[in-house]
Amino acid sequence: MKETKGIHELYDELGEEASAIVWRNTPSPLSRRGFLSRSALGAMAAAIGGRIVFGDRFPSGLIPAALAQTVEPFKIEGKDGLTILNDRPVNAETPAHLLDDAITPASRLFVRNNGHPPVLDSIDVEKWTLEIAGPGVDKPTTFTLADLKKKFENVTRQILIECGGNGRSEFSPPASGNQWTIGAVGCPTWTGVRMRDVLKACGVNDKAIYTAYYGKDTHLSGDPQKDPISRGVPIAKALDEDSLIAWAMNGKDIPWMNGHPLRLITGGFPASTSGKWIHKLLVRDQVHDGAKMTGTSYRVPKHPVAPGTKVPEKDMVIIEAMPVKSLLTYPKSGIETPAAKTFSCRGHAWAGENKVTEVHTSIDFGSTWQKATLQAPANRFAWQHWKQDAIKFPEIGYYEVWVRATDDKGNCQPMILPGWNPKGYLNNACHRIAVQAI
Ligand SMILES: Nc1nc2c(c(=O)[nH]1)N[C@H]1C(S)=C(S)[C@@H](COP(=O)(O)O)O[C@H]1N2
Ligand SMILES: [Mo]
Repeated sequence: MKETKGIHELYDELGEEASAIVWRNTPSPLSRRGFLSRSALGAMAAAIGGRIVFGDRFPSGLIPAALAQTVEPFKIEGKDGLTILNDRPVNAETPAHLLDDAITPASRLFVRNNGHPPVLDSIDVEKWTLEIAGPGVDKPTTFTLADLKKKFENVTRQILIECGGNGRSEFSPPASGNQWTIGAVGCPTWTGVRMRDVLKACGVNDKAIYTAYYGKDTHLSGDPQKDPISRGVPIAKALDEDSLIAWAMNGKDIPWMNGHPLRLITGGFPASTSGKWIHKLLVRDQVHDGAKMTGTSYRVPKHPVAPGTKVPEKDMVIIEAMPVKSLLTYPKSGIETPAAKTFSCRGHAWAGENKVTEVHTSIDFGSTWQKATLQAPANRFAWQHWKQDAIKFPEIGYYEVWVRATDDKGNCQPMILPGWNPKGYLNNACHRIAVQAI
């Protein structure tokens, strides 16, 4: 039997299909997916080092036990209560009731890794540098962390990050990739410098079209030539006054898994644009074409399509601002409450680059809605807290409390799954909890 390293080769050979067969704690995809393709089976057999007898009966959604995720109980250092979706690479989301804090603590911020983070002991904060280069800057410069801290105004902002694939698990037909439910989101504070100040110091010029970040994490295949992910944003977003290059989260070093010692924070955009462990930022004279920028990655069809449609690449557009969304974080789903008592609940709402203007709750599956109280955000790109103190259940029985946010452009969350897309992005359907009135 080969050592678990085989999984890397497998990922490499299977590409997109690999994410579908890597699983842990996810709703079983067995019933929803067909059996594996011949090439996928072949690659698996090669990685195991032997023909898979009965391979034609091997369900997709499974990875051979010989190669499966580590059998040791897996815990992410510094994280608490997260649901681990898989551990190679590490991906973990936060259950809704653990996102109740106004400011997400480090222990509760989700982790989405596309490759392996740099080995912690190899990170020398004193020697860490960020190189700014590319045709879009006249004065390419390499900064140490100390330079960044000293040369530019330090700012602290509370900024929400949400994976573009948050909610993917609900799509049907299913989309490959991490089967996130609702917890690939969080809203800590970040301290750093404005990307704008740094780019201006490097003489950002009018050739500048798009940024391109490079992190110190490594590709799952182990190939040093390959980036696990290298994305960017349009130059206007990079020059937004709230786009940050950050070294601290909630006043402490950024947790290792979340990008220590330096990461980008581009609020409102899918969090895949907020590069972790960054050591290089290019300003390009074209839209960046790095890893996970092309094909179907972080792209959605230009026009609505029927579920299951194969969409040609030319009809796909890069996701920019994320849609309006909300979470009910207290109480936890499944609780019992006396029917005679008024019921209270609360949570957060956000809207990409927009502002949330209204939040409503419903206890009758969306037939009628009751307005909740809503707070202003701590600053731009922070989530807004809402609470509902006036729910009366008319009689004992099973209820669901649904929550729905509306933004200042009039966009409102759909009650059920919005536009299907091949990779399962941007699911902003209403969040709901179960309540038994007794
Ligand atoms: N270098 C690097 N940056 C990265 C990633 C990565 O795998 N490597 N993942 C991206 C994606 S897809 C998301 S959703 C966010 C997740 O940030 P978090 O792990 O801090 O929650 O980081 C982004 N930045
Ligand atoms: Mo993501």
